[in-house]
Amino acid sequence: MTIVLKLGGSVITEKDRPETLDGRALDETADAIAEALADGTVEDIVLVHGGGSFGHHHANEFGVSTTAGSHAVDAVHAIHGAMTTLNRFVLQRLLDRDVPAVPVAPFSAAYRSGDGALTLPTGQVETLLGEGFVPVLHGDIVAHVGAGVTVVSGDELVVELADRLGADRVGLCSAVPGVLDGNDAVIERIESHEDVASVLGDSDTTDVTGGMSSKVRALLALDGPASIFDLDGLTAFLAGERPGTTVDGER
Ligand code: IP8
Repeated sequence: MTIVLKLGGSVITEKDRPETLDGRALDETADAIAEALADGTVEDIVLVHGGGSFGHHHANEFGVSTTAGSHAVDAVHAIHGAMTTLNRFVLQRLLDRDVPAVPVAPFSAAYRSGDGALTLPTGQVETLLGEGFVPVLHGDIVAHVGAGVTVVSGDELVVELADRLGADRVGLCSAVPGVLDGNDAVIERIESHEDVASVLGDSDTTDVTGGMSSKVRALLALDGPASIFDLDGLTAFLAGERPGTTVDGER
């Protein structure tokens, strides 16, 4: 049973304050993952974390997004550097709880072709999993033919990993308890983007990768169902339940 779990940047960082961790939330997240691994509820898990106030802050400053590229070497170092800093924080909280977490940096492995299509080799992730490690990837920048570098979001990585690894379960731990309707109630199930187009606005903080609308679009492209939930739903998700919103593009 392989799980791909994304820890949203807005969960583990304070999204409105540049390069600020939400230490309490990250501790809670690491506790839940460590407990699920320790009691055997979870065996193979790949983690991906978003950019939050680390990556998005710098990407915004340099005008880099998933489609708008840059050839500035400063942009590469600022954005990738901030993401590896955040990755080290995430790894450390997991290591403190005896989770065998190891970094996998998309910048060194992935790239986009001229039409923006992402190529992400996953052999190293698969091998690390097989050898008992917990690979921890993160939103990053990647080489992009004709554009320099562009951002790759954690959501894109989750979709690629889930597909390539044949993940049994996919979860996005986000800042909200699921996809919300106009009355702030959690929508239990989404089967197409049209179902929810009118209620999916853009993210209200600095987010160069598009907010909830693009998350739902990305998850609809998966073969199986995926869950969007918040920190309160994380333990339930790890235990095999479907908290929050289930996004299932297969009819
Ligand atoms: O927060 C974006 O990842 P996301 C990463 O998953 C960067 O969209 C570098 C902004």
